[in-house]
Amino acid sequence: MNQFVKLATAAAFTVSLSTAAFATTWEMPTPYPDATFHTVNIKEFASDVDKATGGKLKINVHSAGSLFKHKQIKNAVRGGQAPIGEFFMGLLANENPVYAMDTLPFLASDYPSAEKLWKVTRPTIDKAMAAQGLMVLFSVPWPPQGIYAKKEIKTATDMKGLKFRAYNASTTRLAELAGAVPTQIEVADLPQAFATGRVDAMITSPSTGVSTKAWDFLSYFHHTQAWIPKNVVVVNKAAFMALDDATREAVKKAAMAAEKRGWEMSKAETDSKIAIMKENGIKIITPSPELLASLKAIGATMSAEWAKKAGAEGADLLAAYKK
Ligand code: PCA
Repeated sequence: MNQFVKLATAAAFTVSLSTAAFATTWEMPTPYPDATFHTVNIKEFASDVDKATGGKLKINVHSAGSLFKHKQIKNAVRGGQAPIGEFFMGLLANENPVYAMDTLPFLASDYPSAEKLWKVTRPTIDKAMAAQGLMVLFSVPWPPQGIYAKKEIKTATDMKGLKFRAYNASTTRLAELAGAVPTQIEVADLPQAFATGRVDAMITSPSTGVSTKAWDFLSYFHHTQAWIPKNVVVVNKAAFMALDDATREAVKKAAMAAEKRGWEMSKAETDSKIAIMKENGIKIITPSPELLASLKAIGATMSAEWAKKAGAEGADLLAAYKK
């Protein structure tokens, strides 16, 4: 070995040793498939953190519920089995009514309203998460929710008896109020659930319709734009505090950028994914006034039920949102 190679080898060894001594790796469970824009955005966040910290903090994204099932992700982060994770915020509806607000039909169904709702609810959400040792890094919305079915739905009563796929307590309740039969199913399991006839209708975004190839099983998409629900990325507070100052700052900065980028991605998804559905033969229906009125009536019932559960804190949030 000549002198130069020896030196270079020694240098490389030192670098890798020092990286190994100070580098941290976070395994990150997420619920949705790789092609979903949320997952794409999170991978970009991970790469931003890697770059900004010079490789000191690596985040390995495990998508589609491969590390922890969707319903377990929050508790895994809370318990420290995973330092960071993503989940659908409305899954926590039964813990605290604030988590269900963005799944109430027609409360905030366009992006400016959704942004306002996030701003108004964030302090309450931060507080509730902090009480469990969690910290919200960022939140990104899904595009507005529409109804997928095998037949055209002209009014909510046309949903009677349908086996309806739900993703949380609110969608379960909506199905019940429409006389449908709800079953909770994760996105990753949807193609099989439709193929085996466990469900025959759903309400979700154009993004999820495309990622599950809805055209294989369904013929109509009713663009009802009923609500704009969000995912959150949370970190275990103790794991976050164990990072050095500069790394914490880098994570916060990358999180802010991810939230901004994610909202833009979400906005661009609606039209582009509806176009893909059309190309694949799904009929895109502008909802009839009857359908909208009947869904709004269901929404009013759900809002009243929510207000009862949410009490004074809920009333304050609602007032702040409506101001
Ligand atoms: N997709 C996710 C949540 C909302 C959405 O648009 C789902 O269908 O489970």
